Amino acid sequence: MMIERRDLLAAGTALLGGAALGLLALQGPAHAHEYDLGKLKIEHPWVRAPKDGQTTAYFYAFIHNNGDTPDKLIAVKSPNVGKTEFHADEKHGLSPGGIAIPAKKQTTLAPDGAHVVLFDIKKFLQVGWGFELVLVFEKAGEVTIDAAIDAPDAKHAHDAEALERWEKAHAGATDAAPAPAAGGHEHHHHHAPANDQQPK
Ligand SMILES: [Cu+2]
Repeated sequence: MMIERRDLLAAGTALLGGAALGLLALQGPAHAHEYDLGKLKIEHPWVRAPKDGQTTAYFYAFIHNNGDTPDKLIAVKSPNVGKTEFHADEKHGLSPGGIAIPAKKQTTLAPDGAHVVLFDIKKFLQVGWGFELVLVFEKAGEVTIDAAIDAPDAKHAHDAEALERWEKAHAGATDAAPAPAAGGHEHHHHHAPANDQQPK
């Protein structure tokens, strides 16, 4: 199920009226962009699109575990992603082989906390659209989600200001297929940000 429309971006904001959002708005912003998997609820999954000329994206979400047993995010899968890595800091969900999802808690995957690095994105990610990913949890199993594709410098899910900056910087190219990376130009820049070290 792909929600391939930029309206998804606005689902977490009050910027657009109900008419523009249709069904999403009927459910209310708090329920507009979330997925249930057993006792887990994945809210506002989003990715930071690769910077121009790069192929590394970052995955974030709010993951609520309403159950009594801890779980673990052990994989994020997509045919359009080459390789993934879990990054975390000492405060956020470091767990061998994945990101810990404690019971009765919300785990926040965010730019300044635990997150998933998506290397070698094979398909251009159009900012403002959706990116289908399969999240795999150790106990709860798998769920297919549509992550909102936010700008490379987005601070949070549905960052409208970052989207606006991105669109301004890419004015004229926004609606133009084909994607920069789709023309046979292979880019292999895999530099992670300096603060983005491997979890130990
Ligand atoms: Cu959302």
